[in-house]
This record gives sequence, C-alpha cells and structure tokens, in this order.
Amino acid sequence: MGTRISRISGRMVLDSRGNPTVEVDCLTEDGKMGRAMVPSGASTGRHEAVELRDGGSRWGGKGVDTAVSNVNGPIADALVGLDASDQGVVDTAMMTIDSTSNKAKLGANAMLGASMACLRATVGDGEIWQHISDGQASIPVPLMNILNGGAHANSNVDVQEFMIVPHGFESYPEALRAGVEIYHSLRSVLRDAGLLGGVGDEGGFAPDLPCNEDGLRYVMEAIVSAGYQPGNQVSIALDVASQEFLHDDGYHIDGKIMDGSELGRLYSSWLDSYPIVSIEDPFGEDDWDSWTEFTHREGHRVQVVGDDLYVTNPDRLAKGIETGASNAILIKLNQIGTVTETLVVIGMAKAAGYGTVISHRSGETADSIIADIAVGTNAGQIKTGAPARSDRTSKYNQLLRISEKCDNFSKLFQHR
Ligand code: 2PG
Ligand code: MG
Repeated sequence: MGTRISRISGRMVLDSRGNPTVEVDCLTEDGKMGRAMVPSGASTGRHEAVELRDGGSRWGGKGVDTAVSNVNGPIADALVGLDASDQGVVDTAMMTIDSTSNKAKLGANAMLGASMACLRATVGDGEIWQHISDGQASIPVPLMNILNGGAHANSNVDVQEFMIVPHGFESYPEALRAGVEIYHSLRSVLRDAGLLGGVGDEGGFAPDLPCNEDGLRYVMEAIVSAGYQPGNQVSIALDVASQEFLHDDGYHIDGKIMDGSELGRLYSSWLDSYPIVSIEDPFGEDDWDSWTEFTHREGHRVQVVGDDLYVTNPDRLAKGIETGASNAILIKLNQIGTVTETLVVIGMAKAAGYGTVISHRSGETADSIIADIAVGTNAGQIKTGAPARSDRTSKYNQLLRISEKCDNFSKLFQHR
C-alpha cells in the first residue's frame, strides 16, 4: 500500500480577502505530498456545512486555530495509516468522528482541507482530472463574473454577479480570450460613462448603477464593443444571490419590495430582452414555491441554478429534483465538506438531467482544484470570477494547461 498516509498536518494561511483559512499537507509512505487550501464564502447559505471560526477579537473573529488543531489532532489520528487513494474510506473516517449532520464538530474547513490534500497526494505528479474521470472529460464553459454587486461589492447593485458566458467558440483558449477582451472592454465602457471605480471580491468591476438592468446594458455594450456577437458567441449569466436582499416583507430590489412572483416576472422581462442563459439563486434559500413557479414557466429557455438553495447537499438536491425547483445546481466543495460527497452530489444532479456548475467562493486561494474537478466530472460549466487577480486566474490558467491534453471544449449553450 504505497499511498498509505504517514502524516497529516494543517496550518493557517491567508485567503484572497486577507482572512485566515486552512491549508493541509498529506504525506504518504511512498514519499508523495499533497497540499490543499480551503476557500470561504461571504454570501453563505444558512444550510451550508459549518466553517469553524474561532470568534473573539483576534483576526476579527475569523481565526481558524480550532480548525487547524482539529486537523493536527483528531483528523490526523483518524487518517494516518489509511490508504490515501481510497477517498471514500478517508472521508468516511472523518465523518465518523464528526458525527454531526453539518460538520460542526471538526469543521467543514478542516475536513475539506484534509480530504483534498489526500486526493492530491494520491495523484502525486499525475492529473487530478484524469484520476477522477470516468473517461468523459471536457473543458467547462467558463461563467466569468465581470461586474460585481451584492455582498461582494460596496455598491448599490443588488444582483451579486453579472457573468459573461463565452460558449460559441471551438476551443477553451479562444473562449477565454473573448472573455478577457470583454472584461477589458467593460473597463473602457465604464470609464467612458464615468463609472470606473474599484473591483469587487471576485475581480469584476463594482460600479454604482441607477438600476440592476443597467448592469445588463453595460455588459451587452462591452460584448459588442469587444467585437463579439451577444447570444451567438457570448451570452450572459446572473447570480442574483437574492437571499441577501430577502427581508420579512419581501425582496428588496431596485428600491422596490416584491414578492417571489413579481420578482420572477422581472426576470422574465430580462429574459425577453437579453441573451441570458443562466440565473442562479433567483429566490431565497427556503422560498421553494417561487423556485418551482419560475422553473416551471422559464426552465425551457434558461438554466435555473440552485446555490444557497441546495448548498451541495444531497438531501436538499433530492427535494429540488422531486419538486422541480430548478434545473441546475452550483457545486461548492466547502458547502458539503468532503470530496466524496461532492462527487456523489454531482452524480445525482447529472442522473436527474440537471446542469452542474463547479464554483469558487468569493474568498479564494491559489488552489486550482475546482478546474480539475470540473474537467474530470465532465461538469460542463465552471464559475470562477473575473479573468483577473491570481486567486481567480489560477483556475483559468489550470484549464489552459489541461486543454493542452484535453481539447474537448464543452458544447453547452451552443445550440440555443
Ligand atoms: C456565490 C459565491 C461565489 P460566496 O454566491 O455563488 O460566487 O459567493 O462564496 O460569497 O457564497
Ligand atoms: Mg451563488
């Protein structure tokens, strides 16, 4: 058993927002080393697995000393001696000592760091995407967030993410180039309008705008002025992250208060006017009826993606499949906390005919594992921010490397 784990060790490192996060090293008896860093969300769903933070005043309450101690203590004790290549056994061993339904004891950040480090150690100098693939790998279509609002920006824009989807290209490198050119074109468009300020957490521009629809207008202008055809070559995706503006009296958007049906009709009017191929979290995390109503009406012409709704959790996804709440799921490893469970949820979604979007978090690291996971599971889509800032480009760049060996660029959204 060459891949028997000889050592698991954790430490604190910093994420892209300057907050502590967990890094884990896994060493095997045959001398392999796997290292992984854990990302962190800001617009987190209430039903996500627990991200263990120390609280108190140090690091603004965001310390991860307890999570790191859990890696070096109980997790290391449980994993040393196991075969790193048996991911299911590794992850089950951690779940057995945690025993909570939301990983509150060990922390999903501690568990995921160890889980991913074991996967890396197993693969060694090889390729993670090849290791997890059942033979059907493809490079995902990127959903690139070029205009940031909501909880990721200090602006008045309610919609969290305006993304471009460069789907009408023969290869990933061409699609990426289009995305990058449009990103820079948006900078010029906003500068000319006197709206260029800083960028948001995911590297997209973060202007104040008179209304949310203006985000769509500026993105359209950027696509056209970069020389691309909206709809044919490049479409738009939104992450509304509506839970963030859902209050007791309804959804607060554009200075109005709407119920789920009214908000759904606003989206429908956007679908009539813009080439939108995907809408994520159009409704709140427990507003199942609005999800079902909207997906029933619009699911034939738009991908409806559950993020806070499903939190990469098989039980919540099962409910969504049963009720027809959406037709796609966002996949974030740290929402559920282990590699094994993540792969199970992806499999479940695919079996139900759901779209699968592998996603970063707004707080990221240089770790690019989600690029490999998106390729190896043939997910079809990846969402990993603007094509700027190393925490985001590390994933786009890893896809460039992989595309030297795998030239199968997903055909998703090509024949709309
Ligand atoms: C989302 C994510 C990533 P956060 O809502 O989809 O873009 O944001 O990591 O803050 O939850
Ligand atoms: Mg989201």
